[in-house]
Amino acid sequence: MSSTKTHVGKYEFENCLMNAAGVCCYDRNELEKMIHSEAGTFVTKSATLNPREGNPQPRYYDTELGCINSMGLPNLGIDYYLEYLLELQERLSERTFFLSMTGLSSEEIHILMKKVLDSGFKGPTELNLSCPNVPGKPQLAYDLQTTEQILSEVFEYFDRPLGIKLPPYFDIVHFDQAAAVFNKFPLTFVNCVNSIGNGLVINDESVVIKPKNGFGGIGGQYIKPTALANVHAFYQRLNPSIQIIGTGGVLTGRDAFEHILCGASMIQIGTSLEKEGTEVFSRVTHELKEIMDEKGYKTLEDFKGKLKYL
Ligand code: RRO
Repeated sequence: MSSTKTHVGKYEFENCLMNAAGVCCYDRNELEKMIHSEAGTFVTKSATLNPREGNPQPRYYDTELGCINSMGLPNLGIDYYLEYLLELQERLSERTFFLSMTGLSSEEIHILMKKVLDSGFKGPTELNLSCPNVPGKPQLAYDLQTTEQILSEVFEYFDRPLGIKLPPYFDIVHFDQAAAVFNKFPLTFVNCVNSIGNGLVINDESVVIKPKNGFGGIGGQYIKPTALANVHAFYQRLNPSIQIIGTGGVLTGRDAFEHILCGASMIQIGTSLEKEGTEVFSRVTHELKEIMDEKGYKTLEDFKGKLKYL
């Protein structure tokens, strides 16, 4: 029988599928649903120092091929998520869960990182460097100089497993430049990709979400080729000690299979989870295992990163 077990850094997971930050992870209620699903783990909504209400509604819209969002970082604040994760560390000590966090300034990022250090949270932390939806705040990881500065400051004191959530890059030179920066640091993982920032969806003659006159992050089937390209580009360029989490356009087992072929060790599902609910994890796991069985693959290692070229 095939297995979809995986590991990220020193952490092991029974299944390689999980939610993408922002979906089914706002509060305890949603996170408990994740725990009781087939997913191998969860990541929290990206937390800021203080709770935030986010952007005005409507701020999320489903389309046939995906979705657009401009949530604006609504979250319950870092203390809420840390308290819950510490509780789970006792209650489900054999399992590992991810914390996502992001600051609106480098000062805020350092305060958050130090809070995580002081809390005794032992799981992996994902630092979101790619929120496209806070008016006036650019996606940090498109500014590689500032990104390098922040990472070098963070790694002066942060000695726990840390990964970064990246925006999609669209140019080979940018893959090279970004990978050269990330390779300077003892990152546990990079997560490719966040939504494609600042797209526009129109219904009849109008935009479909209120913030930023309709501009928002695009997710779902639209973005799979871009997500796969980013997963593979970083898989080719990063130190092998930095693992890849693949996110973007995963609707079926075949999509998850392709992310793993491109080098992903873990797969996150956002839009399809929002549309289908946590049942998506059992369906996609089943579909992925069927493909593995057909091909005679027993573990992810049998095909991870083994994309064939012409
Ligand atoms: O909350 C959001 O608007 C949001 C975030 Br922080 C993010 O990282 N990606 C996204 O599509 N939306």
